[in-house]
Amino acid sequence: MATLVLCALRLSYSKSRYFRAAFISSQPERDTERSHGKVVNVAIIGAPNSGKSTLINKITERKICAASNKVHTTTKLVRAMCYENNTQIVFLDTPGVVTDKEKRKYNLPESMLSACYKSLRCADVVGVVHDVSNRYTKDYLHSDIIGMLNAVDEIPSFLIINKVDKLKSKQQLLTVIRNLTNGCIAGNPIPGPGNSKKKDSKTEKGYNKFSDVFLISALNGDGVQDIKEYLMCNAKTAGFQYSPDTWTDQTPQVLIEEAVRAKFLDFLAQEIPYKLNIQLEYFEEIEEEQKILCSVVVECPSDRLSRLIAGAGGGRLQQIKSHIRNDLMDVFKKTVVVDINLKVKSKPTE
Ligand SMILES: Nc1nc2c(ncn2[C@@H]2O[C@H](COP(=O)(O)OP(=O)(O)OP(=O)(O)O)[C@@H](O)[C@H]2O)c(=O)[nH]1
Ligand SMILES: *[C@@H]1O[C@H](CO)[C@@H](O)[C@H](O)[C@H]1NC(C)=O
Ligand SMILES: *[C@@H]1O[C@H](CO)[C@@H](O)[C@H](O)[C@H]1NC(C)=O
Ligand SMILES: [Mg+2]
Repeated sequence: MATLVLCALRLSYSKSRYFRAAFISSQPERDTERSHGKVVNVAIIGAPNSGKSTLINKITERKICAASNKVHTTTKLVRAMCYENNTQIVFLDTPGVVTDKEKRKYNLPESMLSACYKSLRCADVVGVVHDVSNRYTKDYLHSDIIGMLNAVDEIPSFLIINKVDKLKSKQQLLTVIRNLTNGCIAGNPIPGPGNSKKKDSKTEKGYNKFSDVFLISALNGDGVQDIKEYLMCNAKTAGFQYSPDTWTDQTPQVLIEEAVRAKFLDFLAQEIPYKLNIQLEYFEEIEEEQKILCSVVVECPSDRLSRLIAGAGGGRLQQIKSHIRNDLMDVFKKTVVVDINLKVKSKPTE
C-alpha cells in the first residue's frame, strides 16, 4: 500500500475554493500501458442527510442518486459511474446509518446497515461524508461509522467535511478536523496547539487512519473537483467491469421511483412522505426522439392525505411534478414526460 505522507496542513481561502486541508500523497504509479483503463471503486458512507448522494451527483454530473432534505432518502446500494481520461470512477452510494427505532418510524427496509457493510467489501477506497453544519454532530463521527471503518481498516479512507458553505466562521474547522481524525492524518499528528494531550481511546470521537481530508460544499461544488482528481490519481489499471459509457447499475424503473420518492420527501412534512407507496406503472423510451414517457402511481394511506398532498386545486402536485420532471431530465439527459397519479390505498375488502 502506498504510504501517504503528511506534507502540510494548508488552510487557504479564496472566492472559488473553500479551505482544503491538503495532505499530499506519494506519486501514484505511472500508467505504462495506454490501452488499459484505470478503475477505482469508491464507497461513500456517512450519517443520514450528510450529503453523500449530492456529492456523487456533483462528481458524475448526473442526478443518479436520489437526494432530498430529509433523512433516509437512500435506502439501498446504488452504483454511479463516470469516465474521464481513460479512468472510470465507480461510486457506491449507501444509505445513512440507521437504528432499529428509525427503521420502524420511517418504514425502511431491513437491509440498510448490511448494505453499507456490503459496499465496503468491494471498495478500493472509502469516503466518509460528514455534515459540519449540524451543530449536534459536527464534532464527532457516528459510532456506527467508526465501527465500519475499524472493520475494514486496511482499506484506504478519506474524510469529506461537507456543507462548509453553511458555516459563518471557518475558524472552527481545524477543531472539527482534530476531533474527527483524533488529531492524526495519514499516521502523522496534526501540527499546532491543542494536540499534545495524551490520547484516551474511550474519549476518541473520530478515526485516526484517514489518508486525506477534504473541505467541500457538495451543493455548490466547491472543492469537489479536488476529490475527483484525487480519486482518479488513485485508480488502478484494470479491466472495466462496467463499460465506459455505463453510468449506473440501476434500472430506469428504480431510478424513476427513487427520484419521485425524493421529491415527495422534499415537499411533504415529517413522516408523511415515508408512508407513500411509489410504483412505476408505465415506461417507454423513444430512442429516435431521445425521449422518455413514464407514469408513476403514488399510493397514499388515506383520502385526507391524498387531498393534502395534491394541495388546493392540485397546485402542489403540479409543482412537485414539475420538479420531478426536471430531476429526471438530469438523470437520463433526455426529454422526460412524466405523469403522477395519486391514489388512495383501497381498504382490504372482506
Ligand atoms: N448547504 C448545503 N447543503 C447540502 C450540501 N450537500 C448536501 N446538502 C443538502 O443536504 C440534504 C441531504 O443531501 P443528500 O445528498 O440526500 O444526503 P445523503 O447523505 O445522501 O442522505 P441519506 O441518503 O438520507 O442518508 C439535501 O437537501 C442537500 O441539498 C452542501 O454542501 N451544502
Ligand atoms: C483529463 O486530462 C486533461 C488533459 O490532460 C486535464 O486537463 C484534465 O484535468 C483531466 N481531468 C481530470 C478530472 O483529471
Ligand atoms: C473537540 O471538540 C470539542 C467541542 O465539542 C472541543 O472543545 C475540543 O477542543 C475538540 N478537541 C480537539 C482535540 O480539538
Ligand atoms: Mg443518499
